Amino acid sequence: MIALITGASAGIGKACAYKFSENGYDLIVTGRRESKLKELQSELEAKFKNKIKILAFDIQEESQVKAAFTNLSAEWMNIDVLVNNAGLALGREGIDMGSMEDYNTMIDTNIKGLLYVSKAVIPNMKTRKAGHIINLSSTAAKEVYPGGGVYCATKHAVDALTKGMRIDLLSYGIKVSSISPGMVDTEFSKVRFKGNETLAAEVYKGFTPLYAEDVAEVISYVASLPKHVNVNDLVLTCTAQANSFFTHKE
Ligand code: 8X3
Repeated sequence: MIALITGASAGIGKACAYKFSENGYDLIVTGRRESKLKELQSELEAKFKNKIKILAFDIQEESQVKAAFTNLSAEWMNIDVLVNNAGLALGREGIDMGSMEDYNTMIDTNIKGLLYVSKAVIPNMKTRKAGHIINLSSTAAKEVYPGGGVYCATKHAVDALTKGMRIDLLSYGIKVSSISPGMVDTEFSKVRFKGNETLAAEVYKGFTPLYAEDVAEVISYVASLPKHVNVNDLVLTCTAQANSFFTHKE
């Protein structure tokens, strides 16, 4: 079985790479940082003896995504599970204060990047009348919070795309799920606050957040269900978080 994981060089993507390897999958791992992916490839192949294929591209660039899949052998195109994980948040400014560059990066990665990869993978799934697409959404797809308008908009779009895919791929027996985690302690906040470690650390202070491995465990469970069972959307928070607004901090 083959799983393709986007944004696999860190965080939830990397944890999924470990979990799916442990479950016996061969993997296609994608990301921008080829050296990071090579490290991951060596670690996984040594530990799990599975096959790891690297596709290094900038998911914001449609031509790069297309080229990567054009060069992929027929054997590797038989993807059973696509984990659309690559995504990011940038900034917490009010809607008029944030930079348009940040907004474009979020839209191009979280929405358009997900579409580029999905469009490359779906035709083969349709031919085989099998496959599972798991989109990483967020609690930000369920509520909009101050200073998160564009990030929340991209995750609302991921929810809409998940629903749309499920309808359009229904007659092909392709499963489509979304996983919507709340706060997960990864590089997410460091990226959002552009390397400001103090601001990033503040996000996860005073409570036990989710870790990347927790989310990977849930994704692996969703991927493991029988062919006739599909999780449409699964909202996942740490125990201390109720939703985007309420987190119990000590
Ligand atoms: C990430 C969760 O709380 O930053 O998708 O919106 S949050």
